[in-house]
Amino acid sequence: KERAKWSKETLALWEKYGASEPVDKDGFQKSFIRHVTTTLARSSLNVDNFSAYQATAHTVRDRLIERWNVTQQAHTLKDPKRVYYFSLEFLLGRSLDNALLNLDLKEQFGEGVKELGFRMEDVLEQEVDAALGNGGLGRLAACYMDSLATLDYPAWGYGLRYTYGIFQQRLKDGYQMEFPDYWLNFDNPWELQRLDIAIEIRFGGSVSKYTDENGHIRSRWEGGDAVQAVAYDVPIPGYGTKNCINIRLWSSKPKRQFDLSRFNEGEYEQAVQEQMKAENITAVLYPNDNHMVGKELRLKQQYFWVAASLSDIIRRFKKTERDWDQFPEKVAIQLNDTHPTLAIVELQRILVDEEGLNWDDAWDIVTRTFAFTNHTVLPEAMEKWPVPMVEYLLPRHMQIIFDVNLFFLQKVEQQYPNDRDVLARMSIIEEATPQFVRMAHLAVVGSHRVNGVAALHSNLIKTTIFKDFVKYFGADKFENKTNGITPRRWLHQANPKLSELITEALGHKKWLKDLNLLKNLEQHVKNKDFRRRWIAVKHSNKVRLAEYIKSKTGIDVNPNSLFDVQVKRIHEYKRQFMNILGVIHRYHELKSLTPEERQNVVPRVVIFGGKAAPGYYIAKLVIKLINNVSAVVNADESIEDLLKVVFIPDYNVSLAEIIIPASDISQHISTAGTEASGTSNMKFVLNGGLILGTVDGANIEIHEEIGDDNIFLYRNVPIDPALQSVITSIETGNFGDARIFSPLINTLTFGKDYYLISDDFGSYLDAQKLVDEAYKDQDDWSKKSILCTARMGFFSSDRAIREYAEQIWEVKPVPVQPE
Ligand code: T68
Repeated sequence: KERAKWSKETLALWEKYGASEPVDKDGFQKSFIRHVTTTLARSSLNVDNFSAYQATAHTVRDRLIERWNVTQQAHTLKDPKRVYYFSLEFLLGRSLDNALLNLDLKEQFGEGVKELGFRMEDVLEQEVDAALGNGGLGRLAACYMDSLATLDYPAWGYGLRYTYGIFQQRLKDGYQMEFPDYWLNFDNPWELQRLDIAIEIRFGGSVSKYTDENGHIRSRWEGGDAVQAVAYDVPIPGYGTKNCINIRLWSSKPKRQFDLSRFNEGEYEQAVQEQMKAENITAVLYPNDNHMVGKELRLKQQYFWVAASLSDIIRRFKKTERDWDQFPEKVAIQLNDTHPTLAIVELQRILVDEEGLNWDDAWDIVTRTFAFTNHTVLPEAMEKWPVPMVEYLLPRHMQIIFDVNLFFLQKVEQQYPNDRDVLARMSIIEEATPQFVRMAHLAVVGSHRVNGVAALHSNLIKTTIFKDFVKYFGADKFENKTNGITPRRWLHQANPKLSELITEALGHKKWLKDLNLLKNLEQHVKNKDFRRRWIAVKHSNKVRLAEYIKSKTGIDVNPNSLFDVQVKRIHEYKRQFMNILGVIHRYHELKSLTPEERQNVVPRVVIFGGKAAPGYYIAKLVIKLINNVSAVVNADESIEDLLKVVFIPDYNVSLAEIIIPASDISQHISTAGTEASGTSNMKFVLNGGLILGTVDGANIEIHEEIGDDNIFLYRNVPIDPALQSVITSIETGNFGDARIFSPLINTLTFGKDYYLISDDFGSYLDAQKLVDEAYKDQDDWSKKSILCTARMGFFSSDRAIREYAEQIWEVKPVPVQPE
């Protein structure tokens, strides 16, 4: 509207100066120096690697913002149906290298920075990870954002801007120590602060009833305390497209107006203090994966986030005049696990209490809008909140949940008259003292689609936790969407040499947008020279990792050894414990061999990495045991370098980018039925690493794609005597003070062994033997490795996102502008 009033001359100025700057080497250098002198206020005499990073990042940021603007404008004009991905975690890692590659600027900018006296590798190393997530669930959200952008979907992510991300892990005497991750210490060039977008969020208060002008009795939520949600936008560029989507992260701030009456009454200090409390809400990411912790602050985070996000979405929807029943035709919301389930209740509240819709019409809109992804079947991970806590923080929402449950159970009862058990099982309320709200039940009832994250897992949820719901709603509501990973970060960026070799062999880069094209690598398997170069790339990645290990731990590892890797969150169900027990077994065997027999042994480096939740005592003991074993084994000269054990501290996205390309074999050995999917398994195989795994999660589908010869899967067989001698060895004190490990050993005995380590140990060792044998034939191994990569097309997150878009969200790509 303003623009329409502008003179021709003014418009011409915008035309002249609004065009983007050239993205060649000269353009880069000009912008770099301008940012050093103006943004950083430094002189040419005072530019270190960190300043060089900042200036480079700001130069790239300028380009991102241009694309972001063009994309958002195009979406506003075309007004397509949009998809919103609600995730309490986005584990993005570093952004600079990714943006350079997705925008295809790396070469020009690399040369530009070199002429200015810096090495791009050093510059990239300066960036701190954005670690706003725990593990697989958070990283999945990040991969999905990359694919949504690359495939031109009109999509936004919504999450929280934690001041502290996942803690930093250091080791002291082999024990995990946690340190705060204050990642915003220096400025963050990858976000745009939007102080103009601030939304008031209410907590507490009470509900009153009134009769409206039409004689209807309605509810009003009033009183309580309010805080503000301030928006920070994180641009996410697609690869090979101008499309640049947005992740909007909310930060909590005190509300703008102080309670003036309290000043006047002389309660200044108290008034200020309460304002400060507002900032606590988004202060820290809860560091638990696959475990529910019922803290009130966590519930506040969840409501704060979904209320701000919905208010934002509704404001956007209302920009054009439309009927409410068109809302689901313009808006799809994906719930990443049950964490955002309160959004279902909040939308119902807005529609009924504020917009005056009747209950049934509102509920129809709500259920057509939401879809829900489940990521776990572990009982201890199921979210449930005490009714009194919800009632106190969100009194109106608690009423709505009771009503949703009442109407739902009435319908269930019509279908199964006189079956009280089924009502108790399906109820959204768990009848205990106190009562609890079962968030997974609420999410199923309030969504039109529910999906698991791998074929086995999606079947499992239908026969276990959601069995009754499948019977009631029909099987069509429940689907599978096997997880995927972005090949841009997990091959092109993390493994540049392999990416180059693939591009050369295929004669194009199209595989980066259509991963099925990797199939054509199969024809190169018979080419000896290609195999040699393939192994050479793996070897150089192993050298890079060996150098990293040396610099961080002081341990020497030989890159000619087999690198055996298990990196993921430390959790009993993932069974790092079984891995280290296997290592002890290998150590004992080695020590009993004659020198001749040793000639025949494949040298191994066993590499661990991962964080334990700070309150997870047993998981932390596993870390200690690994480190004690590492100390003993690495110091034992009698076995030379036939076995080395390394725990790499502070596993995160950037470290994964170094570790994954360097692996020969990686372990994915969860107790069958416990790992919903796993996604690192896909990353390892895509990088030509073989896997040793259980018949669980996505391992099963990886096996189907790559074939029997290229994976070491093992199944359960009964108890093994080898395990007993390993346990005895720990109990004898061979790996340090035995007393500290007795709680860990006890998880295996006394008839517990919940995760079946003793059942699986024998077949696990057998599978390890097969790995050793196979590795001896290096040439044959290289064939397996190539076939692994070649057959991973299915596991691209592009495939996963297309399935969600077409089968759940019904959104279409909106190409912004040709390149
Ligand atoms: C993971 N879940 C699954 N949860 O364990 C993994 N939990 O099998 C799957 O591949 C991945 O999700 C992606 O689907 C998690 O990572 C969490 O991190 C988490 C966080 C908070 C609360 C509970």
